[in-house]
Amino acid sequence: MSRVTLSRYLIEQTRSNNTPADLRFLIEVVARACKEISHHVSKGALGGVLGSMGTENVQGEVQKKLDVISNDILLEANEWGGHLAGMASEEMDNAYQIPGRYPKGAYLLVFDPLDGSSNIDVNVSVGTIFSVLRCPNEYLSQNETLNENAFLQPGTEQVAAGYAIYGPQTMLILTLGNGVKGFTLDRELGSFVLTHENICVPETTAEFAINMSNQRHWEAPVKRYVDELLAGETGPLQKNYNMRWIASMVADVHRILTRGGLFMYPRDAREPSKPGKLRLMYEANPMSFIIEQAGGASTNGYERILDIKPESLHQRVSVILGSKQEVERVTAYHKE
Ligand code: AHM
Ligand code: MG
Repeated sequence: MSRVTLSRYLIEQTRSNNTPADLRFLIEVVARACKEISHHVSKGALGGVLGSMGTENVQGEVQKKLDVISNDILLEANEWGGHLAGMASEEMDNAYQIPGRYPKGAYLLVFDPLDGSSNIDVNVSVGTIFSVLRCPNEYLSQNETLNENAFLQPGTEQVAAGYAIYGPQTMLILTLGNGVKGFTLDRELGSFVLTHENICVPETTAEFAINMSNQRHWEAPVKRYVDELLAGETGPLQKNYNMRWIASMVADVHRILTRGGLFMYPRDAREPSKPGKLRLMYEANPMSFIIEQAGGASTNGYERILDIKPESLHQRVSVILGSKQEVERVTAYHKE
């Protein structure tokens, strides 16, 4: 049986699903950048890429060398192809303009270049998360300066989303809005090969993921729900639950796409001004699009994440996503 590479899959999508050619090109370029990031991540200490840069990003987080390397790789790969009007990233304060010497395209690319930064130096899976939006018409002319407002579209407007996971295997998970496909990097071929045709999140689960060390800071509905999970067979849910927390959202979400589960990073009382830790535009939205396309659900406890109208590029949000039945249960507790 012939192997379906990402390129072939994308060409077939342009034929059968009217995926525009420039979107196909954009995804190909992002995938190529992810291969390069994967190469740097895998070198670790041999490549001199571990450790910190000694700088902070706009959110006051220490930047690791690989955060910055990955950001640069994505910018350089995507700026010249003519398929983008601009980019935005966890590692950049403001929207990135396509330099005037290059043509401007119809799309916006938003990314977390290397998610799971706390795991980089300990050789645990990390990844790249990306989201593709259409650029509003008023920003499309070559002379128009792009600003943050162009990006502030709800997640329902995403035309594609995906992530690359750099683990024991490098994989690319992709949705174009018609289901979720998984590709594994064949290092000998140098290509992503379709290995997971139709990724589905089971509706029920007995596994949850949350950073339990924040328990005393949670709001009442999350405390109640996790207490019920911990009570197991003897509690109101009448079954035992297992817990996993990798602290790389890509790896936790990847497990959920593979065998089901519930992932929560709820808002808590540590920093009352921030509605959660994770960022809406380049973490929660792309992951929610993927999870919904795989049959799961994703809310902030009160509403569907994809319906939230963003107010700023680096906006934070509570995230509850995964197997539908459990997401619905904990969302209902918030509404009571
Ligand atoms: P990062 O983008 O700086 O890596 O932060 C996001 C990560 C997520 O991947 C993960 O779910 C979470 O932060 C882990 O946070 P904590 O260390 O508080 O458990
Ligand atoms: Mg991140």
